[in-house]
Amino acid sequence: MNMNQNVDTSRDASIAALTTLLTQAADALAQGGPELAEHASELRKMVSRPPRVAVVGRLKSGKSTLVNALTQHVIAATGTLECTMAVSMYFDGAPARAEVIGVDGQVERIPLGNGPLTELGMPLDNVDHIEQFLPNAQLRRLSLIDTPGTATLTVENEARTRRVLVDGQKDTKRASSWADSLVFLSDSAPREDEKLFLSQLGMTPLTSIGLLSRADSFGEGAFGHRDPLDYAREHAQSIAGELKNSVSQVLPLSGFMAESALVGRITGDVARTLAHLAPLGREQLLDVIELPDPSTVVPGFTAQMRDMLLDTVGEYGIIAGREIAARDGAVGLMQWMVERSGINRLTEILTGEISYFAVLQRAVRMLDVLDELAGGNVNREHVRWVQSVTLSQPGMHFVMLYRSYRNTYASTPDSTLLGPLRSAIAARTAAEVVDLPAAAPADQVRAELQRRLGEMQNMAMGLLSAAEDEARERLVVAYQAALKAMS
Ligand SMILES: Nc1nc2c(ncn2[C@@H]2O[C@H](COP(=O)(O)OP(=O)(O)O)[C@@H](O)[C@H]2O)c(=O)[nH]1
Ligand SMILES: [Mg+2]
Repeated sequence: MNMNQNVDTSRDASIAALTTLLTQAADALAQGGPELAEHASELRKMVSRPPRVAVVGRLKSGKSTLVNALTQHVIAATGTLECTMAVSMYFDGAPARAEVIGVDGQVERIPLGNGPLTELGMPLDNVDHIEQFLPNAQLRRLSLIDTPGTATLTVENEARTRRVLVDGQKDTKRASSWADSLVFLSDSAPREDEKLFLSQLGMTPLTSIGLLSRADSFGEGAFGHRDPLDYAREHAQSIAGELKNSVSQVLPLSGFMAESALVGRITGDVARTLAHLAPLGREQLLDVIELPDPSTVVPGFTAQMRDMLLDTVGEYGIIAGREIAARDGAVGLMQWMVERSGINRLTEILTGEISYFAVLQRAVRMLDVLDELAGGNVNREHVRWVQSVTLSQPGMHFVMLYRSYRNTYASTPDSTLLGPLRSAIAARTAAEVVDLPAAAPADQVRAELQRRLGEMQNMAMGLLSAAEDEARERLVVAYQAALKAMS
């Protein structure tokens, strides 16, 4: 069975084209002497590697479980091991190993067996971060950064997360380790300090997604009156409203169900054991879960069997999955868990849209670094030449739109131009540039483009921030280009 059917490859060609362009720019920069070559090598690494997703959220919000679900492999330790308290990066690579990087730059290399890392090889306080390499198809598309948590009672965890994700971003010599996109997990309403933290990560709503995590136990949980996943889906909308300045959407997710199904815990034995409970009513089920000895309710059904089910399918899986197990067996149960978990939609967004925006974002960061170097005193003529050649490439159109979006978002987060910019950045057709369906008739698209152009011209009279004014000009260019492409 193909478990990757939800990988979105539709943006791959755009991503590849932009990667080529930026790699060439880095190579050109390297021609400017040894000092520029050092920057160029870091930039080249940054723009040519798979987009890197940072997973953040409070302690126990389900971050490591999600990392396992996304890689379909138990690579991230969950629970309270010391390893879970360091920032861990996951890459595709062989042989399977962990490299524990000390704050002093010392590297401890630890071979990995089949399970997650269980020791650090140095005191936790000496660890800057851990890099783990595994031959893994999922990691070939996206690499992951698991963090020990923010806004928790454990101040040290937050400090470690910040050192890599916030302070690290400011150091252009470490450009290749910057995160490109963000997944924020929360199993309840986000707090002010979390929102503040999100605003410090150098992302925009286009490169960030929120998750209402542990959705299988949301609200009153599996035995409540509403299906927790459906309830979580509804509630995710209100969290999305609260987080609208940080993330573009919030999805409900059960990382637990996704992990369990995707790492192969749903065996025939699990399905058969669960199927025994199919005929039970709600009250009897509650007894099976709560009584020390469930065989008094279902003869032959032991506490051990019950605990095994709790570990593999959880309370929600027991109550909502037992009939599926009886009817469709292990494969059906597993597919149902994957579908209900929300992991497919997340994978689709992370591999498609967000990867594309992440690549635009790092192109912008590369332009930032070039700007900085152009103002420095190492061969700036050369740097300026690289800048001007890079900026004149047609492929940079979307990068410039994204830069405008980022600058407008930073200076005027409630600007009315952010929506139109977003559409223009994500558009694949002229119609989509102005929020019309791709199949809209040409006349209608032309008329709407003209109308938007008029709107942009009128805005020039109004009060705009500097970033907005540039955004307005970029949109004029985008609308004109779309009109031209149609003629
Ligand atoms: N019910 C439920 N439990 C979860 C889910 N995700 C994680 N957990 C549990 O929550 C605990 C903390 O998860 P972990 O991934 O280590 O959280 P982290 O601290 O954010 O990395 C573990 O016991 C997980 O089994 C979920 O989607 N549903
Ligand atoms: Mg963790």
